[in-house]
Amino acid sequence: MDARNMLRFLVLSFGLTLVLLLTWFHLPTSFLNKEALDCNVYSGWCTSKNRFQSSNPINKPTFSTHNRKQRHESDVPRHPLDPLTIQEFNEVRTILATHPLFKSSNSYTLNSVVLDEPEKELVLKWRKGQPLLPRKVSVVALVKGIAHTLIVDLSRSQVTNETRSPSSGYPTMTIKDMQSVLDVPLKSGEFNRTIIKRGVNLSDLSCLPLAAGWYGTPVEENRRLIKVQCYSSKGTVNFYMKPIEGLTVLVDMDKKEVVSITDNGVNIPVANGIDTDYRYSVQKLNGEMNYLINPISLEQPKGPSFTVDGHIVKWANWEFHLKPDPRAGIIISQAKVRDTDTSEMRNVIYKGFTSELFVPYMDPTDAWYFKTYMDAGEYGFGLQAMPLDPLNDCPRNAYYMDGLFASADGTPFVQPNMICIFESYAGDIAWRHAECPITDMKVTEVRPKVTLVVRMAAAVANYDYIIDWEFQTDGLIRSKVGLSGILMVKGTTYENMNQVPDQEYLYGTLLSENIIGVIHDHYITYYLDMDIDGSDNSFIKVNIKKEETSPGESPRKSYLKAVRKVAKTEKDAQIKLQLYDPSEFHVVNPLKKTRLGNPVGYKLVPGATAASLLDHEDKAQKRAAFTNNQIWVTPYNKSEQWAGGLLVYQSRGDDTLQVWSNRDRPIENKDIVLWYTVGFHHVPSQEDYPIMPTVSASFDLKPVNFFERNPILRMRPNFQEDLPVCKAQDSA
Ligand SMILES: *[C@@H]1O[C@H](CO)[C@@H](O)[C@H](O)[C@H]1NC(C)=O
Ligand SMILES: *[C@@H]1O[C@H](CO)[C@@H](O)[C@H](O)[C@H]1NC(C)=O
Ligand SMILES: *[C@@H]1O[C@H](CO)[C@@H](O)[C@H](O)[C@H]1NC(C)=O
Ligand SMILES: *[C@@H]1O[C@H](CO)[C@@H](O)[C@H](O)[C@H]1NC(C)=O
Ligand SMILES: [Cu+2]
Repeated sequence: MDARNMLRFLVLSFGLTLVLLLTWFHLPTSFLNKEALDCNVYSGWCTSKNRFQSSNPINKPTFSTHNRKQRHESDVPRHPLDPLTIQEFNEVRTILATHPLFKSSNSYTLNSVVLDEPEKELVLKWRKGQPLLPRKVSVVALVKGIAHTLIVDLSRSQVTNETRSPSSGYPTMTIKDMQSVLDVPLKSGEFNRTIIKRGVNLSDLSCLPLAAGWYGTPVEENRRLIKVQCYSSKGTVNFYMKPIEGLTVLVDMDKKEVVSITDNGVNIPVANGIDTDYRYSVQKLNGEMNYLINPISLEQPKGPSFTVDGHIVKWANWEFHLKPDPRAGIIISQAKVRDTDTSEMRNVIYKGFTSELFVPYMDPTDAWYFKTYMDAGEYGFGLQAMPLDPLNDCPRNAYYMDGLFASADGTPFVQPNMICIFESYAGDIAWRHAECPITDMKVTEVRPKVTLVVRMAAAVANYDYIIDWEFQTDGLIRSKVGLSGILMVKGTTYENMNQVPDQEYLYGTLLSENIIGVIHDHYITYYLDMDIDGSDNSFIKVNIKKEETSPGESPRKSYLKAVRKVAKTEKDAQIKLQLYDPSEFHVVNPLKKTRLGNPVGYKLVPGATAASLLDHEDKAQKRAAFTNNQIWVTPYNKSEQWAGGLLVYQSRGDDTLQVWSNRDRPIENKDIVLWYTVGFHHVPSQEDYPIMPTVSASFDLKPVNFFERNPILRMRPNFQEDLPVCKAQDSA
């Protein structure tokens, strides 16, 4: 989170890499002999012929920016949606320096500096080789406590628009905001004495900047507030498991002053933190666990099948624009799939990204009630995306993309290896059929399923979110969220459940002596500007209904039928998922039909998910009203992209998806945006301690009458000569 922590993460992952390398070189020879592969590990392509050594000129990939050490100074934008370059960030700084708003004030921060994407119609018309569209920059600045949004036109070297924000709330915190508040409590003698009284050395203190939400109290008026809570890092890097419970310091983020200190945990001991360190280097290994799984990796003897040209990714029948974003993390634009019948590239998504998160904790007491985080708008989902570990976060055949973001004064910095792209083969089957002996036809046809994954992992303080966009050759896109990292836990006097009088008022699960994992939810809301074969689309609810037969009509009493209903206005598309009143959710192009007359479309297929059960009048839920439904559809509007509003920090819920959708605008045969929220209820269990095994949930965007038939019918299977079969020998 802060620079020190970030450094720690870097050192950690580097350390881990070293440890793994050393482990490899010190493998006992008996290990290699005993379980050697049929293919010699040291010769032949089984040893990983990676993409850069590909000898096949046809498949030679063209990674124009594959050099990881590239400093990005010479980057130039080549596509209208390409993110800002170092040179452009510097131009923005120069232009803003002479603007009256900043000239007259030395107390301002630039909380967001990103490309102001050109109008959609212009981007859609643009073709490679044409001159780039005028580059504009969208800036959100905080000047003397007031949020301003500006458009900087780089081609004219001037600020063209400047508005004081009309809605409540403040912009995303800068990394500097988060860092600088951590030292504020130390200005207070009372704080220092409290820490020492709790038996914690000031040198062992680790604190977190916790977004304070908004609860409508006078103290919250006209200032940016943040709550700082602290932990002891004595004896473990996993300081999260040693909370100094009940101690909350309310800090004025701009004045860097302590507003108040509350301590409701004087009798709660700091947990001992024994065996909470999750680093491989400190594990007491018993040998057994160590080699349960042999090293594994995917081999691509002819190199990968995808190319990355600037920000355009091409793979199999897919093509899309990919860029890192400080707030959203990953933005996928202009995703198109090739129709195998016509060879035409067909539009599927104009723009897709994680628009907002909502993570409310379910404990109404003083030190916990406010924990209702909106990680994209408050912390910056992309800003928190740490460099991926090349051996373990992504497979060896991955390509990495850096993020380039602006710091609080506008100077650009590199977020290295923020996104990885790789082909994935999980051993799954794309389609198959085998004839059984009764037909006497000897037919077995199987196609392996290979996909392309775009991945990011954001570590928002304790929690880690793994965001995957997975593209399949059959046209399906799977969006997956993985949760890992460390729970936010609560200190307690209890050491065993036999001391707990009423489990309900634990607000969670006893995970270890003096540690409770507090119940909480996670919601991740996706913005999906679907453009199925063109911008104007309709949303259709295909309701699966029980129909009863009339007496004597059939031996069957009931069956199911599909009832299609086109959503006319936004309220028709405010949808709560229901197991006993199920529907399919189609986005179709009503003017484009298949040969057989079905409208071409894609359907949203929800996976396991959860709905927010908080009261709609709960301040937290009002701010996060975008989770009131799982599905929404809005007409495209360039200024409605952030589900919780543009200014989310201390927002009051006056600029949310709920507010926009309640305008009930027409959405039939219009350029529409689909919104979907993936949710989790998380009742922690002991397995989540001291670090959580990944839990995931996903949804699919799946072609529905988009293709004339199975688009991967003609796909080639693997043949013997393509791949030697590597298998483990019988153990000696
Ligand atoms: C900027 O100002 C121009 C001219 O006044 C206006 O047409 C345009 O819509 C404004 N853009 C934004 C993003 O406010
Ligand atoms: C609190 O402790 C810190 C760390 O030892 C020290 O730097 C700071 O000056 C102390 N604050 C006060 C008010 O004594
Ligand atoms: C605090 O730190 C000092 C010096 O590093 C050490 O001697 C002392 O034992 C520590 N106390 C606690 C409670 O950790
Ligand atoms: C576009 O969105 C903004 C912000 O919600 C709103 O003020 C404006 O009225 C919207 N325009 C239309 C045409 O709905
Ligand atoms: Cu959780």
